[in-house]
Amino acid sequence: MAEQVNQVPGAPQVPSPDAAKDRRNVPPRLSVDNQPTLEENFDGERARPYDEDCGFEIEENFQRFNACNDTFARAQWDENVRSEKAINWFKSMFTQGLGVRKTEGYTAKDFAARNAAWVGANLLIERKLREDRHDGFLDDLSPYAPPAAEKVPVEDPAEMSLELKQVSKIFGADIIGVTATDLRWHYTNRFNARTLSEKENVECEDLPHCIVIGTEMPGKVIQTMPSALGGTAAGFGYSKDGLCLISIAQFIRNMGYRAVASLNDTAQCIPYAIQAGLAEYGRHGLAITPQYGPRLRFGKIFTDMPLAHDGPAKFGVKEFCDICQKCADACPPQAIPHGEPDGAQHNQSNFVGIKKWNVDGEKCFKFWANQGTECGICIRVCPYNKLPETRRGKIYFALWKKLAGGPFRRFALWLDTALGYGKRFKPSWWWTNRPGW
Ligand code: B12
Ligand code: SF4
Ligand code: SF4
Repeated sequence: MAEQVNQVPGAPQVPSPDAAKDRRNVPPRLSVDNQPTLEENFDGERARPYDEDCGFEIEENFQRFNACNDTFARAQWDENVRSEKAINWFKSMFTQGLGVRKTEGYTAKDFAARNAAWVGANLLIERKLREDRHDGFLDDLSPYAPPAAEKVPVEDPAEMSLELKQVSKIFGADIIGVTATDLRWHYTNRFNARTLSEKENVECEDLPHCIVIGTEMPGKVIQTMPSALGGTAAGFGYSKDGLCLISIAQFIRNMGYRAVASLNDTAQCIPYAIQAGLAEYGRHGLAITPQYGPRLRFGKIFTDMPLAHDGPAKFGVKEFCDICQKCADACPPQAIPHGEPDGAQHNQSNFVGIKKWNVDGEKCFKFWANQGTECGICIRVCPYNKLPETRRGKIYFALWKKLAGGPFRRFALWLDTALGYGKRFKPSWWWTNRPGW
């Protein structure tokens, strides 16, 4: 019997009232011989009017993605990806000591900070663990309270969108966009980490709007990646994002409307962020925003509250990525492609039928498991990842983006290298100089 990794140490171990019934109805475990279900025909719209402006190239053989096939799920059920190191990576966030070594950036102090950063996200998971849910990662974030009995009328969806964005800022969203719910990006199924089997995804068909939020990740620690100290950025990004999402969703419910709040679960964040006008797609497989580059985490909320939509906004990222290879060159396991976007599947953890740059998730995650913590070198080295603090720095970044987005992009690339951006700082530099987050 494979070891479970979803049981958070310290979480109450009380069996759910349906536990006996659950044990009789355990769905078949996934394995190499019992693969996740693949949807044969997607009966929704394969092409949407905004695809061209978003840079989406959907092919004839497009297939929606089953969350059981992502690398994190496969590291639990698929013996080709599962390993002791991979399981220890999952456990390390809850177990101080795992992964700790003398190497700079991986000491007990570094892991103490990294594991503390995950606490907010872990608390969200723990809320519903007894109900076999993994809120924010495998399942949507369970509502705090149901919608109010009476709806506050929305006269003007455009005005409501602006008000919602204003409220979202209080809850910690750094950027917010609204777009149409697009079922192409929704998982066909979810992963149940207790039974190692698949289960149904939440229905969002009757929630026509998707609010996408982005929260900035700490920049200075990312400069120390790869390191456990750098892992604080991912952990705190999730903790912050989760709190922000449950708060916005509750605001919507308090107004009498429905809201499904989703962090990593339910649907893809990246195409939604692009559709909502927050970002463009980069070679490293991440969404690049004008404000923070790729250095943020995304979340989304599906709702029936009447809202006006934002449109996609390009700022020259595709053309810049065509001449820049910094992430592909810097990635230790060579998980990022050097060539043109071709949509080629590295393995079953990539979409079928979308012509895009595809990262090899197996290679990436194997590197994490070996490190014992998350990596983000591809964020660190990306020229769009800048952290301008001074007025002069802000002016430079604004000018640099103009250069990068136009015919002088080669000069912008040269400048980025010449000025030494993207280099690794030692974790001891962070602890000693205390440059902030
Ligand atoms: C699984 C996963 C991973 C796995 C495995 C990916 C895989 N293929 O299995 C691994 C371990 C590689 C991973 C690593 C990282 N991840 Co990750 N990951 C996810 C997660 C939970 C699910 C994505 C998924 O289902 N992938 C499986 C299939 C769909 O992969 P794919 O076909 O290769 O598609 C990828 C991209 O092309 C894009 N994408 C998906 N659909 C479409 C459609 C179109 C049209 C386009 C253009 C792109 C696109 O998103 C997918 C990301 O894996 C998402 C959260 C979410 N729900 O979106 C976060 C997410 C993508 N990860 C994120 C981050 C930040 C990271 C890391 C930097 C880790 C860190 N330190 O924080 C690294 C970067 C690695 C890299 N260069 O991609 C962020 C990205 C934020 C951003 N700025 O874009 C997300 C959105 C989490 C979040 N809530 O913010 N991740
Ligand atoms: S997170 Fe690290 S290993 Fe993964 S793609 Fe980025 S640079 Fe490569
Ligand atoms: S490092 Fe360069 S190639 Fe990679 S995503 Fe950033 S800009 Fe594009």
